[in-house]
Amino acid sequence: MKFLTTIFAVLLTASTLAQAEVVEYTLDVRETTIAPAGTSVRALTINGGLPGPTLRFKVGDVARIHVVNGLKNEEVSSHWHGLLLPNVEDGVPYVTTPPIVPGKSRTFEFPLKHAGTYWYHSHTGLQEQRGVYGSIVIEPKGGERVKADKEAVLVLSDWTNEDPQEVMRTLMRASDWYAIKKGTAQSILGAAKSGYLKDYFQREKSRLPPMDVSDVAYDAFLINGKPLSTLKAKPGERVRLRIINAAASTYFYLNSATGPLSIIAADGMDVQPIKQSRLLIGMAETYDVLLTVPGSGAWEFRATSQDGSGKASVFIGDGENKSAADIERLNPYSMNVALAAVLDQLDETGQLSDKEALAQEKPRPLPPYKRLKAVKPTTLPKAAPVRRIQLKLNGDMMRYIWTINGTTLTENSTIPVKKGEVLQMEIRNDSMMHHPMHLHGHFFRLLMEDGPDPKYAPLKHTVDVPPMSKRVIEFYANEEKDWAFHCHLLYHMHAGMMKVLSYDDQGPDHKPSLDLKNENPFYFLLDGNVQSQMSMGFARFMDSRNDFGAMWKTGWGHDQEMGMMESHDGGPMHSHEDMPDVEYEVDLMWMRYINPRWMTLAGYRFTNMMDDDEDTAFVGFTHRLPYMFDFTGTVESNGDLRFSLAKSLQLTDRLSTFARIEYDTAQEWMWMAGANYTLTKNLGLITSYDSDYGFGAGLSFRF
Ligand SMILES: [Cu+2]
Repeated sequence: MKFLTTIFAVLLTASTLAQAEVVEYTLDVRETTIAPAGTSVRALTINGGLPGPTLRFKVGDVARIHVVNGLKNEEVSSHWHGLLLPNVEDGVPYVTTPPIVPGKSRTFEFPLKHAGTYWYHSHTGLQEQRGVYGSIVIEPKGGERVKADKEAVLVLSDWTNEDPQEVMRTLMRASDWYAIKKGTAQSILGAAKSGYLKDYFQREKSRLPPMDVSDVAYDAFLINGKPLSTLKAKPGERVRLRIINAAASTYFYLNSATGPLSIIAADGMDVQPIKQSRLLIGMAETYDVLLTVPGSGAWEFRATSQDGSGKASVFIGDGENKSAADIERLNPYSMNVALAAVLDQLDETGQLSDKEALAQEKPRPLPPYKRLKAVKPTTLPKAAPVRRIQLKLNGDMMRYIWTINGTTLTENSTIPVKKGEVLQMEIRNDSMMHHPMHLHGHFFRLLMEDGPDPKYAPLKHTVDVPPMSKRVIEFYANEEKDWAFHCHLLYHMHAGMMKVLSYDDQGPDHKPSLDLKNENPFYFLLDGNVQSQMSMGFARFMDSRNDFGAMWKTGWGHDQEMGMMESHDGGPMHSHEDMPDVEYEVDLMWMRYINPRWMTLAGYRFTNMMDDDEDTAFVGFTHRLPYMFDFTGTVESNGDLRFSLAKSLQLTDRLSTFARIEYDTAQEWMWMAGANYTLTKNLGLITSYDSDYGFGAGLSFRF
């Protein structure tokens, strides 16, 4: 309480600002060629560097930061992550702050009210992944509570040589390419080899895609822009590391050759020191840790990506290298085991129906929240009315839609909040991935069951919500206007996992303004194959919930087949004259995703198929059945019905088989089966047999 009162007191004494020192910085965002992972790529840098400069202030200073947009045709923004500041300076484009248009700049000005380690980053599109981030250090009045001989800021990040828009497109199409690249692809053979075959089928039975702790295959993990760096220090020196996870979609395990890390601050706020030999840090969180250089040598501080696909290191001190302990790589199948326990508890809607299920989950390393304790009581004003709301996090890897309470940001943007209330948010993660949830403009108290005395609940701005678990946070609503609340996994946020906390002072008709250009954009995807006997595919524009596109099937193989085979209905052969050389069926269609199990579809079919050559409109649905069978039913405007059942099986990382059987009241039975081998991200080899067009082989493609 005392602590918060201090913050409010500083806030109110605006008169002190008159004597405050103004500390000025310029951040120039430009497109530059850099090579953090060895290959030269175009990136966005701030003042030419990756990460941007460390902005240093003292509590009581006034920050005056000029952000210059040196880009040709992209807007830019800068959010000051974790800082309490006036709403218009928060830097979320449209929601709080006007975007900075190309060639222009904006000057942010705000008083520094509290000390700690924070950071800044672009809040526009996917710019954060391209390099627009840096660190902020605010020193308390009278110096740090815990003294150290030296300090260093470590900005952790993940780096891809791909354009992040291309990463997003790859995630949208549920390509297995990143899993193949990282070595976490799951297959029947892989499951059998690791002894997890039963769990593999258990997962398929539960209609869930393979689990992984991260979505993207990165080319490098970086600390201060480098996979490997050094930090000068003498034996016996106490070093304070200010660690910021600025990655777009990577949790890191932190450990050090110097022994357990002593955590002294979390999300900028001092905590009672605890020791932790391995620390899991979520995106957008910060920790200040203390370590002592034990003796001569270069002691490794290591950040290992949670999926074990890579690491970044800083060697502290001089001399012989002393390595930090390896973090064992998670077996992707064992995650299925952990989750298998909860799968049986899922009810029909895919929601967790039984809290007991959580207890059965195999323990996995989580952030040290249960042990974090503020240094002073953090209790909120007792007189304030308490309101509790529930927020459910959900998503679908097969589709890459991520929602809060079932909706994306553009579908429903607002969480209403009343000024003067204490808002308790119970955040329930019903999905299979971790979500680091970040609240703008406020510190919340993190209330942990079986944690320390709630009086000392730590104050945070970002909280990891593990799969199939919940977190409860609460804060005093003492602000105004609109503040963003979102998952800090950049691609989840981009796919819809964001809301705007909207204060009631703006009237009942207020709607937050959103960056609609960058929210839920459509991506163009082309998936198909060309084989010796036929070609099939789907070209579409896709956003989180809709597919608009053309699906084609065309065949030319049956001319050769007809001489040898009976026609498929067993009736008399069609003569060559009434049979087109090339048969085609093209569906112009709209598919709408309802939930992981249901999609609706509607469209118009152009066809010259010999048994069914009438163009028709159609409507229907696709339903995902246990063991991941997809059942599709359509009714055509001429009264014909069509049903199909499709299934694919991953045999090895790269080899899959597929089969499809279809019944059409006009054409009767048809079936096909085949195999595909993934060569590259875009190409594969395919072979198939189709009951109409026979055997063939060719290339499959994904662009
Ligand atoms: Cu998320």
